[in-house]
Amino acid sequence: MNKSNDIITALASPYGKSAVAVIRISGDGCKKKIEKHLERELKNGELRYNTFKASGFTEHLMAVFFKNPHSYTGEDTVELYPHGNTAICDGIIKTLTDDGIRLAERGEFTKRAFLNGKIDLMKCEALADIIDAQTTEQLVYGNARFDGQFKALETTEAELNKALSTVEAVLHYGDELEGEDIDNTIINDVFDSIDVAAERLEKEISAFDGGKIINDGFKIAIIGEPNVGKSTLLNALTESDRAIVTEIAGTTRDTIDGEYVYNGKKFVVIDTAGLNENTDDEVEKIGIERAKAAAKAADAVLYVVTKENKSSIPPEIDGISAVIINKCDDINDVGIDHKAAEYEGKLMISAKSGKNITALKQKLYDLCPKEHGALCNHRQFACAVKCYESLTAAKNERGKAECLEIVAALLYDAYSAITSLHGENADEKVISSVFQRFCVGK
Ligand SMILES: Nc1nc2c(ncn2[C@@H]2O[C@H](COP(=O)(O)OP(=O)(O)O)[C@@H](O)[C@H]2O)c(=O)[nH]1
Ligand SMILES: [Mg+2]
Repeated sequence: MNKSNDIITALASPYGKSAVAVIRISGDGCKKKIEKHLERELKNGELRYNTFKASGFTEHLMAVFFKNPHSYTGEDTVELYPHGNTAICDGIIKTLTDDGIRLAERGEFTKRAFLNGKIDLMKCEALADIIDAQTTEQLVYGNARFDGQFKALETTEAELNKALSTVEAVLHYGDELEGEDIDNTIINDVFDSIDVAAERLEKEISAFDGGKIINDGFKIAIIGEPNVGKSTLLNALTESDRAIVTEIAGTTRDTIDGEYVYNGKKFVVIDTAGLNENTDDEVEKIGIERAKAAAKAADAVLYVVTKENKSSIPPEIDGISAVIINKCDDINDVGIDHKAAEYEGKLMISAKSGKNITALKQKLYDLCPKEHGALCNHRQFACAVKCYESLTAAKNERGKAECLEIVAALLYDAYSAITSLHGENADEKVISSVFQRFCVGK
């Protein structure tokens, strides 16, 4: 990955009016360049009052300098704290760019921190998740990953490193080892470590959904026949007016997403077109196909029926997590004969009045996966799966004669896959896509 060390700048706070804004400048030699525009000298690590002479005006501000490598980026960095005002911030940044300083790209400060070895790619991703967080669960999870609280991947990496060195040592210096028995014991130990590593990784991979759901939200598709109250339910769950509700069957065509937070967890609700096999309407037919696809892609499917119309569930809808009986508006509806088979295990709600919506939210909360590890996005998942596949292939070599070269190659692949989690030897495009997630100024 190319390392550039020109001086970059960006506004690190939102563009608009605020008490204070932050302008960040990074790149070795930036101190001298900024001091040209300041009334007073910058002192390393000291936040001090200063005056910036921009083209056309002066601004009283606070400023701090961090000498490399003790800065966020690992380079010399200056931070200016002017008043939060677009004319002031634009004016200061223009003065800097007129002086040859380049405007930073999205996430470029963090990318420099990564390239300078201050943080690895997993930490960068945790940081992006912290900045994007909408719930306390996402914050706690992001910080836990940033602080390296999940040790399973680290332990696996260390084990694979050891196993790989052992195999390579036997391959290169095997003749110098005393006797075949020692050789066999060593190789057996290597295979034992591979077994342990594969088992640990398998657990991490199966906990991936839990991590991904914390960040992306638990996706619930609302499915059912037309007019059962699916759109009303989306609005009730999200406490919004997101979807159009009418008495006219076939109102919803596209899928409509809404979000809510319950018990600190993010949920994404997807309202869909009503399933109506008798329609000749082309648009409605497309809507129904989309509904089925949404049900397939969701983490949970709610199938909605009504008190009056307890229709059967169409066979092509798999994986229904719960059947909801809507339009139970009357006080007495709560007392509907629960023992009747058609109501058993089903939740009776009124999307219109809000009855039992909290109970439904609790039911959905209970459906969320409870386990999670460090893996939480597709890049990380792909690295872990690649490592696991090489380990599985290596495991199959146990007991085979002349297998050591193959095991060494597979262990090398497994080790490379797990270290690419940190960004080592990772594809430039993959790395760039991580930093594109950040805002300018981070
Ligand atoms: N009485 C009653 N009517 C409801 C309830 N939920 C929805 N409706 C009505 O049922 C009709 C269809 O609702 P809508 O949400 O558009 O159904 P969808 O086609 O499944 O999306 C509208 O007139 C709603 O006001 C409910 O809990 N009780
Ligand atoms: Mg609808």
